[in-house]
Amino acid sequence: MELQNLILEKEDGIALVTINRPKVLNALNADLLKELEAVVDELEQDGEVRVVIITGAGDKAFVAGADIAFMSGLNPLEAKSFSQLGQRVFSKIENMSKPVIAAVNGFALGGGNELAMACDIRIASEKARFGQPEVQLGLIAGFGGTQRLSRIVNPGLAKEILFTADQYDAETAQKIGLVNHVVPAEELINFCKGMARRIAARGPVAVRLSKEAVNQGLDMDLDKAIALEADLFGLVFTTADRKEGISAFLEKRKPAFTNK
Ligand code: DAK
Repeated sequence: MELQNLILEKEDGIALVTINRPKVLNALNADLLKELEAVVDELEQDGEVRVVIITGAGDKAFVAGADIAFMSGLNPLEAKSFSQLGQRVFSKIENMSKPVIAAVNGFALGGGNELAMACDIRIASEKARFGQPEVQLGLIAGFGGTQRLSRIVNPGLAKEILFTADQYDAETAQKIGLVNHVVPAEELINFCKGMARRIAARGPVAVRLSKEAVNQGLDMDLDKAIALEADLFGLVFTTADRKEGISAFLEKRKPAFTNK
């Protein structure tokens, strides 16, 4: 698929996906979401890619939300399928077998914040601004925002963010746990690439199973989640990478993982 709305770059096991509609602050329409779905599917299958970073083109926005002009022309059934498309793509990102880092370089509003929340790790530039402004448009969040926000920050804060449509700066977003780190704008991508490289150097199967344990465990009670961890711990003992990691430690050398 020829990409019109995204830029995909791959280097040393790290894929950088740039949402590329800067004239409308990278707003999400159906074409863009379909491209994003195709790229996510491709990266999932790409054995060379260990970590994915998602960012926005330009210096102003990560993603300023769903494309309001595009949504204004939708009838209720089209709105439902647009919502389902976004939810499907964001769930694919959340469930990818490799870690996904959101490099939030500017506005992350509505669908933009929802996209960032579907990623595993959020890193913000000092210029980033977060919010769920849907109620200002007479809408509710439609790409999983009501659910993911209340799982990431506490439910009271999630409700405040959803009810007020207020915007929050990067420092506040970090304080409430929405982002992990805040870095100067010009350092954002390198910071994310540095983290991606550290993750890419670890045992890929172990990283994958760690993600699975956290994601699946969040929907279980603690006893079941702990049992899941034990199962995955047993599973990781079947891998060549587990042997390699432990041998490398004992032999005082760097491990050479094979993703097997
Ligand atoms: N959609 C379309 N165009 C947008 C946009 C958006 N979300 N955000 C910005 N733009 C466009 C602006 O219209 C403007 O275009 P021109 O006028 O130059 O043609 C250009 O980007 C630059 O924006 P501004 O001139 O407004 O730039 P400022 O710096 O003055 O303001 C801003 C930046 C981010 C504060 C402002 O643009 C803004 O408030 N944007 C809208 C933010 C927003 O409300 N986002 C949430 C969208 S709602 C659902 C599915 C999905 C959703 C809900 C339901 N179902 C189907 C049920 C999700 C909803 C949303 O995400």
